[in-house]
Amino acid sequence: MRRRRRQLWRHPGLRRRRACRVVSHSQTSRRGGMASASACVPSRRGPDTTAIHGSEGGVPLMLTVQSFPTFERAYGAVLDQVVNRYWYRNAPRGIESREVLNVGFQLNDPIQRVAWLGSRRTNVVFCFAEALWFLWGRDDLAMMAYYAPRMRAYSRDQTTITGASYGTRLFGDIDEDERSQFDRCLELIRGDPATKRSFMVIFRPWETTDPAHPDVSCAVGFQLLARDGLLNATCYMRANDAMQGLVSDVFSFTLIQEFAARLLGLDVGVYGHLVGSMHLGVKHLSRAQTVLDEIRQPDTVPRRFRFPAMPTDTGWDDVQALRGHEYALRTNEMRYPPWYIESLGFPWYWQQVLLLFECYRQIAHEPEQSLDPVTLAALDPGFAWLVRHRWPSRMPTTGGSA
Ligand code: 5HM
Repeated sequence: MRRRRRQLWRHPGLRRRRACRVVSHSQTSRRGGMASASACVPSRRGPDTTAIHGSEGGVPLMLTVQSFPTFERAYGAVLDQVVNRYWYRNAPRGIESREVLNVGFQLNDPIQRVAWLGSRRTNVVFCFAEALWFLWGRDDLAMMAYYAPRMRAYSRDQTTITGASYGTRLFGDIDEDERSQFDRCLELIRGDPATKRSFMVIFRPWETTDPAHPDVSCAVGFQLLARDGLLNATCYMRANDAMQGLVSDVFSFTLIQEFAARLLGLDVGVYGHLVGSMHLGVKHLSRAQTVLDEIRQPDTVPRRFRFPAMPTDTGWDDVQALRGHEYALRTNEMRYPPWYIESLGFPWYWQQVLLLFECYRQIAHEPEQSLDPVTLAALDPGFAWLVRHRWPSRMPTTGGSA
């Protein structure tokens, strides 16, 4: 894999102007320093593709997508591509963008689903809320608009979200035997672990009948593939916004993968993310460049945190039991101090999610006050880091670490 490989790819947008040299990942790594050589090396998860590749004129053919150890590495590579080596400048629905087609990557450790970047401050509260909103099969705007007011723009009736409510298709649409698509996939895998029919359809054919509709599903489908005791997943997307949608989509789908693995008693395998149109709005270009600059400075990137793993005995009971608590916090019915959360009997992982929701309750409902240092101190250090960087103006002057 050390050998550098150059390919000349011609694609329609560049045909008359210039050929685009597609730089192999190892080159990108050497140039920008944002992806380590390990990104090319098959990990303990997934097959050793170097052993089975074919060749054309002595050049190894690698038809699978590039692997990355964590989402942060993949994120850097995607941003570099859309910022510095985009294929098209266009403006679908009037939104000026840079675009690359047929982008895919694989995460060898999908639990490491967060980029710990000060310049791209992941809203981990929103990410968990959206993943749970999916798992609960919901489509109400009320819940998601609380965590992300911008989602109001997706809703025509200001009550429901019809396209981006992926959970309604994965977990909500129930067949005559009261099984969701997700349930049926798990059943298929239990019956035949090598099955490749464990596919869930998300995009609905009639979604594009109204070209002016603000919300058309970007995810097309989601597949679970159990192999050698690992549960792998692939998410198929027609389109992905590299600055915003990508971050929360990878978070949610890898979390659903991890949850499915727990239900099946399998370990988490690799996660593939395959996108028809990967793009970046021009208004996010300078921000994306700042993120790339941060990623390229290894010393400033605090890759010291590990995203915690979901407990192996997680079941639907835990996920459903969180629903009432999320509602109580969102509607400010009551405060949830850490001692109270601890008394509820949830495993530590889900207690952390409730602590994050309590943090956000304070941020949303107590705008005059700083975050309670006791709540902040009870958070997992990585989650506390994300909260601190997301809402710096709401931090207490004492308590918790930087
Ligand atoms: O015109 P279009 O329907 O493709 O615009 C939707 C925009 O939201 C695109 O930039 C798409 O990539 C982004 N998006 C995303 O990245 C939207 C959703 C919601 O379905 C998503 N990820 N989950």
